[in-house]
Amino acid sequence: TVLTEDDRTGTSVETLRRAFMDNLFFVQGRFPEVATKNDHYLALAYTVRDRLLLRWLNSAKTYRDQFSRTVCYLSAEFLLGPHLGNNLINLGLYDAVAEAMQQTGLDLNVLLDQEEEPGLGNGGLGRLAACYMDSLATLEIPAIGYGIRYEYGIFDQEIRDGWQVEITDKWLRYGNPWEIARPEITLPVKFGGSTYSYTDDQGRYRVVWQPHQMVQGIAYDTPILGYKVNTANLLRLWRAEAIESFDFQAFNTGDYYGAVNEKIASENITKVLYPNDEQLQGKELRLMQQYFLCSCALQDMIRLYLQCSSDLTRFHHKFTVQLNDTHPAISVAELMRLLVDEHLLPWDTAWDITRQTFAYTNHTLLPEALEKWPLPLFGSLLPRHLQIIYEINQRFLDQVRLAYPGDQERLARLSIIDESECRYVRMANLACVGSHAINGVAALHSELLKQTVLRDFYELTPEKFSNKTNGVTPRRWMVLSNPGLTRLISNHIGEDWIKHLDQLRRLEPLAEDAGFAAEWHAVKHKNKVRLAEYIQQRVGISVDPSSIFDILVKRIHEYKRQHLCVLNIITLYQRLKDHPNLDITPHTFIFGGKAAPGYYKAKLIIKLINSVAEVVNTDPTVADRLKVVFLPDYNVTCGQRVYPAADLSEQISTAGYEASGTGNMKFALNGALTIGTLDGANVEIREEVGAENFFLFGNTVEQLQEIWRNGYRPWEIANNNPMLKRVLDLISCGHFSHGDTELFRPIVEHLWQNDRYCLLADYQSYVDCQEQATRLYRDQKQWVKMSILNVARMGKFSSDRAIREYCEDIWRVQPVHVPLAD
Ligand code: 26V
Repeated sequence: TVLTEDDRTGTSVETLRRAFMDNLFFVQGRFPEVATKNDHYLALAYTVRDRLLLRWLNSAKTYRDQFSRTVCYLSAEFLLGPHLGNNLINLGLYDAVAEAMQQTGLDLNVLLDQEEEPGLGNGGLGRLAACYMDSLATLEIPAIGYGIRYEYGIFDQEIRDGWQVEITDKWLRYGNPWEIARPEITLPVKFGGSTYSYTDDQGRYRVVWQPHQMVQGIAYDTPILGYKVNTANLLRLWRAEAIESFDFQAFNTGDYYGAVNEKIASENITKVLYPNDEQLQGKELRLMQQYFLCSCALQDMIRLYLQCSSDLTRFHHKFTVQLNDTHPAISVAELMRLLVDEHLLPWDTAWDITRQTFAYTNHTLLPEALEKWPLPLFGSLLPRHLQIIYEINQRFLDQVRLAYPGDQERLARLSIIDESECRYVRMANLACVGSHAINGVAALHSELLKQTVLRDFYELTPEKFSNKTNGVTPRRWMVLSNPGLTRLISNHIGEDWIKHLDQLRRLEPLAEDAGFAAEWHAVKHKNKVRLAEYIQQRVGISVDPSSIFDILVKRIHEYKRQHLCVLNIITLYQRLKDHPNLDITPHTFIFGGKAAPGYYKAKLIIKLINSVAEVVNTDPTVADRLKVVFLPDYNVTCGQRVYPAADLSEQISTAGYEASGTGNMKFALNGALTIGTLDGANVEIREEVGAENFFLFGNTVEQLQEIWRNGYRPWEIANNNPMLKRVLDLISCGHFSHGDTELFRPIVEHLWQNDRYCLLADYQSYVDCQEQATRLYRDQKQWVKMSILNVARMGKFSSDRAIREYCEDIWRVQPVHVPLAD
C-alpha cells in the first residue's frame, strides 16, 4: 500500500519542505519574499514541534492508560539550551531537515543561530536537570520536570571596558514555539495571613489557613523527547498570575489601584531568576518563588493522581519526587499540609507517604550556600508551614533523644530550627528529615558530605545516604555540538555509543592507529578554526588554531580559582619578558563565565582577566606566542562551540569545594585533556582515563586540612618564591591597570593574607604542571593518543548511567515503552 505522508507527522525531505512552507504561510503569516530569518526559524520550529507532539501525546496516553510510576524532578532551574538542534538530533531528522532547508534556499545553521536559548538556570545545577530530562526520556522512564517559567532568565553579559555589565534576558521577546500554554491548568497558591483551628463534626482536629494573598500558577508545557525513541516527557513550568485579573475584591470595593498593585505583585513572583552566589536569606520574593513551585507541582501531582484513583495513601507508589538541592525543600511541609489539611489524612499516614515520596540531592559543601530562612520571614509568609515544620521537628527530635540520650549539642545541630542568635529554618535539615534517600553528586563530594555538613544525619540514618556521580548527555554534548568527531567515531565503531556511552571503549585500539589519529587531529583542528573565527567575530582577537587552546569556562567564583590561571599567564608573560627568544609552546587562553551581580570580587576577577589580556595581546615581545581571550556571555550555546575546540580543560578548584563539576566531563568527552585538582568528579575522571592521561596538580583535601591545622601563611609562600612574588608585584604595581595600584589590591592582598581557597599553596604545582602539559603538546602524536584514550574511557560520565543509578537505587522505577500508534 502507498501511504501518503501527513504534513504534520511525515519525515521525508519532501514532506518536511512542504510542511515548512505551510507553517511559514499559515502560522507566521508570511510569503517567502518578505519572510525574515526569525520567520524561517519559527516556521521550522513549528514543523519540528508537530512531530514532537505526536510522540508526546502517545507518551501521555500510554502513561495514563498504565497508571505508570513517574519520576518528578523538582528544580528551581532547568538550563535547557536551544531546542531546535537537539530535537532534530533526537528525532533523527537532522540531515533530512538540512536537506529540506537547502532545497528551499535556506541554511539550517543560520536558522539554528536564530534561537534565543532559554537560560532558566545559573550553571551546573540547572544544566544537570536538563541533561537528566534528556536521559529520562531516552531511557523511556515516565517523568515530569517541574520548574518555574521565569520571564527573565539568567542575565546576558556584556563586557565594557573589561567589566561585566548585566543586561536583562528577554528570552520570550519573539515568542517561544517550544511551549504550550495550558490556561485551563491553573492552581491556587496562598501566602501570608494566619491560621485557626477547630474540631469538625466528626471530631477531627482541623486547621484552616486564611491567607493574606492568593495567586494562581499557570502551566506551560514543553515536550522533552528522548533520542530515537517515541518517549516524550513533560517539562511543566509554572507562571504566576493574579487570581482574577481585574474584578478583584479590592476593585469591587472601589480600590482600583489596590487591585492593580495586587496583580503586579502576583506576577512578580515568576519575573526573574535569582543569580546564585548571592545572599538570599532576606529575599522574600525568592522564598515565594520556591513555595510557589512546590505548591503548584504537588497540587498538580495530586490532581493527576485523583484522575485515576481516590486512595491517596498510595500516592508514593505513583510518584517519586527528587528535590534538586534544597530550593524545593518546602515541598516536605507542603505535601504534609495538602494531605493532612486538605485531604484529611491522619498525620502518621501522611508522614509515611511524604518520606517515601521524597529524595534529596545535595549540590554543595560551601556552608554559606546552605539555605536557611529567618523565622519571622518564613512564619509571616507561610504560617501553616511553620506550624507543620515545628510538628515534624518535635517528633523528629523525640526520636533523636531516644537515639542519643542527653546529647544536647547533637540535638541542636540536627534540629530543623537553628536556635543560635537569630532563629532560622534550615532547609537542608528539612530535606534530610523528609526524604528516604540523600545523595551527593560525585564520590568525593558524597564522602565529604557524610563527614561535614550532613555528618549528624549520616550517623543517625546511614542507610539513606548514597553517591550518584553526575553525568552529561552525549546527545547535546557530542552528537549535536561535535558532528565531526561524532561522524569519525561512528564510522569506526557504529552508532551504539550514543545510547551506550561505554561502547566508546572500542576506540581504545584505534589510539595506536596512525590514520585514525590523523583524522582525529584534523577534526579537532577544524573545531579550533571554527572557534577562532567566532572569537575574531565576537571580540576581534585573532588566535592561532595551531596554538594550544587552553580553556576555562564556568561561573566566576573564588573557589573555582580563575585567578590561579591568571597567575600562570602572568608567569609565562614574565618569562617571555625576561627571555624574549624563549621557545614556548604557542598558547591561547580562553575564559568565559558570568559573575553574580552582587559578587564584587568575582567581577574584579573578570576585569583582571581582561586587563591582563589587553597587555599580553598587544605586547610586541610576546609576538603572538601568548593570547588571552575573555568570551562574553558564556551560556549553553557558547559551550557547544567551546568544548569541541579545547585541547586543555582547566578544572582547578580548591580540593573539597567543587561538588562535582560537569564541564570537566563535557571537555574530556570532546577530546580535551584535563589539568586539574583532586576535586569533585575530576577524581573519577582521572581514575577512568588513567593517571598517565591526566595532568594532576595541587594539594589534596587531606593536605589542605593539614595546612589549616598548622596555620596557612600565604605571605611566607610568596616571599619564598621569587617568581610568584614578581607576578603578584606586577599586578600590584599597576602594570595591568594603567598604573592604578588600587584596582586589583582586593584580590592580591587577599591571596597574600588569608585566602580560604589556598591559591598560593597550589601556585608552583600548577605552574609546573602547566609547563609539563604544554611541553607534551609539542608531541602531537602522543597528545592525540592521549586525547583518544580520554574519549574512549569517558563512558561512565553519561547522564544515562547516572539516571539508571537513580532509577535502580532511589526511584525504583522501570521503563515504559511507548509505541508510535495514532
Ligand atoms: C550557591 C551559593 C549561594 C551563596 C554563596 C555561594 C554559593 C556558591 C554556590 C552556590 C550553588 C550551589 C548549588 C550548585 O549550583 N551546585 C553545583 O551543582 C552542580 C551539579 O551537581 C555541580 O556540578 C557543581 O560542582 C556545583 O557547584
